[in-house]
Amino acid sequence: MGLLSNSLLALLVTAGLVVAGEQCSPETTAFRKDWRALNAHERTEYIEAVWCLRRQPAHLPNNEYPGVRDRLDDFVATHINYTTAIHANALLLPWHRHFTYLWETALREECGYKGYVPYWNWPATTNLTEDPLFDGSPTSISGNGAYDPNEKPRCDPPYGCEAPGTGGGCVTSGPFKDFEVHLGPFNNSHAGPHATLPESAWDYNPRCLKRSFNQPILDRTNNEAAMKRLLDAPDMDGFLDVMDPSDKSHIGTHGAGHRTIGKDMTDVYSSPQDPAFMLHHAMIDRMWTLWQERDIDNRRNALNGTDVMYNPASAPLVTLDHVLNFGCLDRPRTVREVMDTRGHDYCYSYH
Ligand SMILES: [Cu+2]
Repeated sequence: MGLLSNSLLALLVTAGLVVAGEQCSPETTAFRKDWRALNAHERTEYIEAVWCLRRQPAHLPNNEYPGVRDRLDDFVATHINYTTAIHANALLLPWHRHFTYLWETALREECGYKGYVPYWNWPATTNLTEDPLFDGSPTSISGNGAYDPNEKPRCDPPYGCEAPGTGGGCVTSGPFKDFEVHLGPFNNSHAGPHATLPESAWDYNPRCLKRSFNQPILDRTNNEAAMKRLLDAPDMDGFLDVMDPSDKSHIGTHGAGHRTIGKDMTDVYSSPQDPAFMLHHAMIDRMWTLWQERDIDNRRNALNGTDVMYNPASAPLVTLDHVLNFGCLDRPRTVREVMDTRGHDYCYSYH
């Protein structure tokens, strides 16, 4: 009987009738890679796959979402829609894990991409303008924005002010030099527990992609010591305090990565418009995955917080049964379904 069911299983696997997650093994696990570990050909394949998504038609209806012009914008709009439910709370990690996976799946299934989402290794990035990911070469995801002497210091209460970055204008080099962003900009200060989207949320507003690199923020917040604090965090409360604190006491590694790239990447609603977004979130997912794998029994299903921005006391705590929504990108998923990168639909990990 055992033999029979094993051969039956093998038959079903061969026929593609068993989903990947159900037989995820060390041999079948895909490992997402550091951008610097990709060769020039692999980097180019990723860049071309992103441009390919840009050329695919949107699934969201144009009459309701005039600013959504293509398949890439479907991802941006979905993020905009759920912004206040998925940041500075328990859902930052689970929701963005699946969002990044859906992006990777779209690149593979809709654009023939053979690889996986690469990640941006924060502490290894000691000089953004010379980094293989951001140096503006044809095998980077483009470089800094043009210098804008009028860029103002960034002041977000209660964090205080940050000196402006070294760019501020349009990205002028690399494969995404002529890449347009279509949605936003949004006003971050409106994002909060009870925020509703402005009426202009889906307007078509084509403009250049802007960045303003800010190496000091990265050096200060996303350094090796911070990676150690993440991996050594005793529980999810401690992990999120380094990654994305909901009490606004300091900037976490999540927010600091967004600010390091600057401009479009700092828009809490529409930041997925910058091609750096998914690589940043793959790194966030990597740190969470490595943290989970260090103590699976205690960390696999660890959650802390609510589904409302900044975890107001009135909001209930998120459980494994909580339902995550992805609009036109996917069916709803429970938090339980996304906790194991080698379970359910997933079969990937990181080194
Ligand atoms: Cu986000």
